[in-house]
Amino acid sequence: MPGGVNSPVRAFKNVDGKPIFFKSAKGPILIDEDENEYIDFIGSWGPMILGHSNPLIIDAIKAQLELGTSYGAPTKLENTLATIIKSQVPTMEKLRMVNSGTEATMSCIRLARGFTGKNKIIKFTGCYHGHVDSLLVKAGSGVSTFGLPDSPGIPKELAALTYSSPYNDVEALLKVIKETEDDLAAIIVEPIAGNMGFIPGNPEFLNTLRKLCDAHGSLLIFDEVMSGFRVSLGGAQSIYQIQPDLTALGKVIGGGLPVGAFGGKKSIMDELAPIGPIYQAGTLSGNPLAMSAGIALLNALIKINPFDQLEKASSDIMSHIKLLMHSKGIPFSTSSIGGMFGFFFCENQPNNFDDVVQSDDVIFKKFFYASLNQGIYFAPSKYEAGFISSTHDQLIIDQTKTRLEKAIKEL
Ligand code: HOZ
Repeated sequence: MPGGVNSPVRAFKNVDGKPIFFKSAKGPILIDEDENEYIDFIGSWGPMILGHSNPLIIDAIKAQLELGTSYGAPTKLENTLATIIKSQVPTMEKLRMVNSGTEATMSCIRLARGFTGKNKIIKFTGCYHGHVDSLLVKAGSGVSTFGLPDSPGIPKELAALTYSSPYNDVEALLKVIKETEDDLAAIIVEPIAGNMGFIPGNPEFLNTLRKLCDAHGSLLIFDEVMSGFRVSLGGAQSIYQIQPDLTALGKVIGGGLPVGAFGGKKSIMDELAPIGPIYQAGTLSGNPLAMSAGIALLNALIKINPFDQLEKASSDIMSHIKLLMHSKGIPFSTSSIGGMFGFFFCENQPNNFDDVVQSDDVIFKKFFYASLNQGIYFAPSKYEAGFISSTHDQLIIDQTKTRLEKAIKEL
């Protein structure tokens, strides 16, 4: 496998290391092939909100397993999961299941182009929307982690249709939108960015996107692959009270199995085949195992609504770390919303990608390894967010603080 991995960030290349190979996980703990244990702050990049191997999810998968793994045909399960999602994210009046966040954003772009009859897309520098051709322009996550230019293999004619503008910057956007000359199909944004580290969108900026899309006859796409059911039950759109035309969801709604979904206004979604002419399909879409896991996770989340508790837990850890860093004169900023959080080695909380680039790489790398040596598993890149689960209880929080105190002493 190239780099020994099936997805670049986990290769640890950016932190000059080698990937860790894991064999099991339970609650907040990951166990590697050498029996080392780590307190996990990645949570499979989102889905493990109730911790690893949650019995509700495992039992749901087991029960479905006995009934078959894939039918390539409709099931009641798909309708159940769709109804649960719609109950919490009402802007998804109709939705379609896919197998990953990449598929979800890719399908949103095609649908936006087909629906509006326009071609151009605006995205924001440092936002990452999966490895979709049209969206791998000035992208975050692994593309930034490895300092890659926009990926080879994407025809320049296609890339030319994607415009990039700085995140949280209304003035810059107003200039960029003029360049799209009334051919703007959509603006796509992570309303809470998790692929250039963790940066919440500024409310004025996000509200402006809504207004500009309305004014230009373009669609507003919220990429909530990370924030959906992760920052709150209704995602970032419920926190900001902004209604996108289309929403992309990903791994989180599959409880750890491969899933994505996209959806939005009925009038737009009904342009999809078989009702409309815009084509999108997939044999494993709505896969019964993934649907069962997703239903178990979302039902449990709706019942316990853990998001305030999760925010308290990560803030508790991070504010403690901030004090320790400051006492050593190390610039440090941090923020948390629901089950997502982030930290940067710079004094002021970054507002956009350029701010993140300026944050200290050398100290990030040192802190990453000092933490890893203490059994704390953070994302191996400053361009990724952190995730916490309901199984990170007070004992785990206290252990994390103690271990990180030791890690910080080594800096
Ligand atoms: N690009 C993913 C997070 N933003 C990481 C994927 C992975 O390595 O699993």
